[in-house]
Amino acid sequence: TSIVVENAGQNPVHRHTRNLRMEPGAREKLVATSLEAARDELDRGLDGLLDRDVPVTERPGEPVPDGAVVVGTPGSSPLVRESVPAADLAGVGEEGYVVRSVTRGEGGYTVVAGNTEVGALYGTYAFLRLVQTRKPVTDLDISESPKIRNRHLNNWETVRLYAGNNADGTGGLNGENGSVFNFAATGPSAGRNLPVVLDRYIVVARALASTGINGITVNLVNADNVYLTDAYIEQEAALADALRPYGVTIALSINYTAPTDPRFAPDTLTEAQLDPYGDAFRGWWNRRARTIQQAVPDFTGFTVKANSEGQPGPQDFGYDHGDGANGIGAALEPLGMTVYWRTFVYDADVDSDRLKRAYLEFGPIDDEVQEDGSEGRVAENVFLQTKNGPLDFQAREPVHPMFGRMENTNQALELQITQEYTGQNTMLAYLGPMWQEVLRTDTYATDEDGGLLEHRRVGDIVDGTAQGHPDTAIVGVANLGNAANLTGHHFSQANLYAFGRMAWDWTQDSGRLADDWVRMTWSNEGPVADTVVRMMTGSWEALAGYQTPLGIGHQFAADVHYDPYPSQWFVRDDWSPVYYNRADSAGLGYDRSPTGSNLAAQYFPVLRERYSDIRTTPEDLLMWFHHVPWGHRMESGRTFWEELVGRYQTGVQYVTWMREAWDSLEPSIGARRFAEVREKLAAHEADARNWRDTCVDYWREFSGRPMPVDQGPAS
Ligand code: GCW
Repeated sequence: TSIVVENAGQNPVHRHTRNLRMEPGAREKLVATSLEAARDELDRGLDGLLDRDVPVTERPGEPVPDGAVVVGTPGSSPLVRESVPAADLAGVGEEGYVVRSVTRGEGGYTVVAGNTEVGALYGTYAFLRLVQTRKPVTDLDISESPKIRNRHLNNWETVRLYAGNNADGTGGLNGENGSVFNFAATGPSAGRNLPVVLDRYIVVARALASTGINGITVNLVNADNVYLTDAYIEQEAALADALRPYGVTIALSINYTAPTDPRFAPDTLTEAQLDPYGDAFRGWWNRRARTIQQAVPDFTGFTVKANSEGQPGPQDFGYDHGDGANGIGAALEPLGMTVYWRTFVYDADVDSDRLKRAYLEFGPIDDEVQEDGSEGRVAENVFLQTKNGPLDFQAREPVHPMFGRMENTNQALELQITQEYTGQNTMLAYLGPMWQEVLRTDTYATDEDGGLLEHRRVGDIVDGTAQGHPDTAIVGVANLGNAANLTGHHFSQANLYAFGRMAWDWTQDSGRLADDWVRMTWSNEGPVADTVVRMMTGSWEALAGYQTPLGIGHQFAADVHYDPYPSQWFVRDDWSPVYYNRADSAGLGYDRSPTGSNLAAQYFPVLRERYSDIRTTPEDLLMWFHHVPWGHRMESGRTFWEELVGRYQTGVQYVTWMREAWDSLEPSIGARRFAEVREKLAAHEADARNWRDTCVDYWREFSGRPMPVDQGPAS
């Protein structure tokens, strides 16, 4: 075989090439176009996979070598133009691709074509994936395009709250030293700060592009204004240049009151000028964004966490979230940029039930009738970015009631890739099945007349088909670090992979994605791959079993978000396990039915009724909606108490099984990675036991019931 990429260097996309340089001794290469990236991926990928030197040609002459892989766009490549009819390409849009086997006389070649170079790059990764997972690559006829336009990461680069973080911002959830992008001229990587491009930035770019992710907000949502200063913008421009050939654009998290920061003097505002309808406020944000755009022409926009967990916001100045979001939206609109306004708000004055607060604040803004008679106040270039569940990234939550209820507003779904509450970098928890469950959840959304919408799963709402929104977004919270695998735990990388693939097409099966990842990461040997896939596909349910069985949420020790502490009260109710579990001699769980907080009423009628009644609430969500009597009869015939203990037990047993299954793979896995995972699984098992024992011991004080003899089936 051979690789043919005509005119690969034709459309360079760098803007700051004078500054941009790789670190000395770098292994990765800077490329200037997406076709160069595609060419290098094929070169490296096929050489490695086929274990021989596959020749690369830019200008093939005639005829095309038999068995060649030809990559390009109709504009770059006459060969592509003659191999794929324009009408066939037309259907795949800007980012899609066609991969097709072309027969010529006795022989033939494979063509990977996109309307854009980035489309061709995505097609290249798809082709390599087939080769790497040993799928047939003859008689190909694949056409693909993403279901969601903005497939975005929020990189929480310095999350200091969790295990493994140091006060100076080094650490991160990965337990490695520091954030993935190095802006600082001080600290561990001083002198190697941007515009010097480190190997790992290109690794990040390749990892993101290979899964289909096309944007990244580079800094934490609790934003530091330093990212908006001229000195940082210069560095961001260099980073954006390095990522651009891979189709990845950048965005920034911002702080609502940045205009008052003296670091922007003389261009600063007073607090009185922070009126989101005022020219001063809008003008300031427009100027800052314009300055960024001059350096980063494809800059996407801002992610905003406002009036949430101590971050400032419009409510501090007498305005609501809609006013604030639209103020910044109006500033960005002429520049073609977008605002991602987060809905993770839980002001205790709004309602005693934290889970109801976001919809109570945002719902009325969406319902509001405007002067022109239209409904909904949120501007077109604003997304409301909402976590999958109404609490906070627990192992299992009901879906957020806002999905579908905000029909006049662009809604972005926020999922957490980094495992803040799901075992951090110690527990093996493959989250693909969770996201599949979320995305396929039927919201039973109705139209104005109360008729059920035809397409109404969470995924349909997010991809715009349910309610006809043309601009669409899905956001993954990541915490990429310096580890070679970027994520700290080898298996956490699977979550980044699955997020990207599901962001591209949310209807994909999480088990199949696990199979792809395992074959590309660990082994193509059937029995080995099957064992690892089995470990992964049950791992989330196991975690939910010993952390959030039957819908008991947020039993985490404060701040750490790793260990259990069900008896804790911490600073405020809604940060406290006891507020969520409500343990007493009658039972366990938070009544959110009509006899309690009535969160159930925030859902569409079918779900409202289902969640209102303990007999129809899915058992996995039971304690999110009901204070469940210890003796309540479960589907299994066991009492609630027996079932609860059984769930903890089954969860732990699965982890034990994973540890043993991994041990059995020792002969087939490289020694270093084998040992690293084995060590994590040992800690995982001990910590899962701790969850079970701590929680069950505590619940027992209230249930007053004996430990069940049958503790549930062994996995
Ligand atoms: O779960 C909480 C975390 C915060 C985080 C917040 C958010 C970065 O504990 O660390 O803030 O979510 O999503 O804004």
